[in-house]
Amino acid sequence: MGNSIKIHHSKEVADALARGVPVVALESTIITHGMPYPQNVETAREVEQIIRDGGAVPATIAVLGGQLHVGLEDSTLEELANAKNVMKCSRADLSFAMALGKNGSTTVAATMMAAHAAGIKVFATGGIGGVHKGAEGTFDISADLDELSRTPVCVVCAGAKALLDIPKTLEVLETRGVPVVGYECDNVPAFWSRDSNIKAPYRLDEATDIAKFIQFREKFGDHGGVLITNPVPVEDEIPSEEMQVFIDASIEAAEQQTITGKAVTPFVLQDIFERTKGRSLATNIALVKNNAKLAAKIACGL
Ligand code: PSU
Ligand code: MN
Repeated sequence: MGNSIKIHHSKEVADALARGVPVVALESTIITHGMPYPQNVETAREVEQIIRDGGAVPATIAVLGGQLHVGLEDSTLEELANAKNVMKCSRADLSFAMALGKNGSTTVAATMMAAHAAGIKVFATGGIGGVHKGAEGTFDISADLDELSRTPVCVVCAGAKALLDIPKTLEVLETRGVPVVGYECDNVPAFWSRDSNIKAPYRLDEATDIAKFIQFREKFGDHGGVLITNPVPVEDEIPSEEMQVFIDASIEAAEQQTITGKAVTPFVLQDIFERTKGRSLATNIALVKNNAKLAAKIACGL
């Protein structure tokens, strides 16, 4: 990225980058649009600590008053988690938010852009965006998929949310040349559930092998990202048969209320949270933590 944008680092991240300590990027849309307050900030803090315990340094990414921050101080994290009217920034929105001095949280796509600009190679999140059900009519396909094809950052997630069309999402990733790896699993996980019943293109069981793979792609050049899908721990999962009922109801509610575009994902997440009486949130928190742990291992392996 031809980059002359000033990046503001937290002290911890600046130190880590200067000393070559492994860094793991974290997105902020999950904080502002993915979880309610105060669970959002509590989770963000715990996730940061898990990365530190794993021997790496966390870098949560957001736009604050138009400034791009890579690594947030704790008080800033709290403010962001509590703030209203934060823009959800994907690739199309990041420069707009910065140019006009807005506050913005970053999606997977925008977090990858910022991480790459800051020299960070590994990023942990919950679930990526993908091809929405009914995309043949709406054309709703997340910019996360294009970003994975162009930006060399390894994204560790728990698969695509089951509100997406998982087979179509995998097809688009394949077309765009994005390798999808199941970590310790044969099938791609489906976010709240461990198994989507769809085979992952690759399976790796060691973080060191994932690191080796990333390094090889780097040598080859212009290879874009790698997607690691990590199933939620058994004790925290909501099996897919159970989840499907809630997902279908929420998608229908979104259609009835004509929710479209970037509002779809936040709407459905909140609606499913209500329908499952908070159980979906507990699972969401567990899977993000699980991804942070693996991302730290991969970052340390690089
Ligand atoms: N998964 C979650 N919570 C979230 C998201 C995904 O559990 O908040 C966010 C991520 O930031 C992801 C974005 O990049 O939703 C995708 O949005 P869209 O489909 O509008 O591209
Ligand atoms: Mn979309």
